[in-house]
Amino acid sequence: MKTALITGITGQDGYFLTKLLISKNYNIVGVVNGQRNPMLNSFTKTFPSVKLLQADLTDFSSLLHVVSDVDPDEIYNLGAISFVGLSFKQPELTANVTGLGILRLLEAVRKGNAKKEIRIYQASSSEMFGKVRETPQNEKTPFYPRSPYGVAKTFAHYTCVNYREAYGMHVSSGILFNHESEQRGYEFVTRKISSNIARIKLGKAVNFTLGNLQSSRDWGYAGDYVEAMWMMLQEERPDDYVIATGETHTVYEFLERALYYAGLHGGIDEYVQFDKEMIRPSEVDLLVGDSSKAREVLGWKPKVAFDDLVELMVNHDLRLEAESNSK
Ligand code: GDR
Repeated sequence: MKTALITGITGQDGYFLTKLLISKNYNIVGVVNGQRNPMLNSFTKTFPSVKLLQADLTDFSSLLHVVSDVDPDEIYNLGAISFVGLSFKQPELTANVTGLGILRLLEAVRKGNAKKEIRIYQASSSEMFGKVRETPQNEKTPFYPRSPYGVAKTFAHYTCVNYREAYGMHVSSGILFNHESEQRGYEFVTRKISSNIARIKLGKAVNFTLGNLQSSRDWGYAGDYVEAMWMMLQEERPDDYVIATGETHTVYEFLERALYYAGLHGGIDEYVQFDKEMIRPSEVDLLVGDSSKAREVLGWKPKVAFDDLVELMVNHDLRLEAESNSK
């Protein structure tokens, strides 16, 4: 039985990866930090067999202990300050957790003197492409990050490349484009839209606020994307892979489709107000990924299309809101 150690396990990707690895009969250990993680209760209820240990990506000694105690076959580093908007407000914290976190983890693996080779997955991000140098973006496209988050992820990405080359470590990075689901945090734009539209549909709200509706993202389904993470670590040779659908849509289009699936037929202005607080000091205007390498080498492909993604998120939030009415 293989053992996987997962940082950031209570987030969206942690949820789907845990489900996938349970189906593959892994022993799973999650790293959790802090005294109050709001997601902890629901996570332990959903996955009672998963062991959770306290450690923090900003605390090298805690990582060293966890890696040595658990002796994992695979490590998935999903832990990060992952909200781009917040990274402008807390740039140093973002650099420390999102950037330096993986450096500490890699050092913990190196210093831990494990007898077997530990395979490591790093959650890299399409935010590293930022002000894109070419379209679509692939593994060879130069990076041009546009936020403290993107800068930190770029540092982390190159750190992984360097540890692979310098020490021969089995470190792979998935350059994942936006991936959403019914488990998505409410601060991200897709979930903000699906949850607010569900509230409007059920008469609990009349409108909500958004920022820039013109940015374009390559949105896939998180459940599909965690499969790629696992596939990367099953390869003999560690490498970097773009994981994306190859389709791009504006925030405006996501909003339009969501209104359609909720059966709200008014104009967008009726439901959405502009909030200048949501405008970022520098924005990423257009992302669209070329995942040919992952498709060819890993045999990975996305299964959930854009329209289905919007529909499933809206339907889920309509159900959630209706259930909370009946309680
Ligand atoms: P992103 O996701 O920054 O692409 O990073 P997010 O959903 O936050 O923003 C997408 C786009 O929507 C615009 N936007 C708004 N965004 C939010 N959050 N709230 C709003 O009200 C709003 N209005 C408009 C944003 O300006 C942006 O252009 C996500 C994260 O999951 C990262 O961790 C991950 O690495 C990348 O995707 C790939």
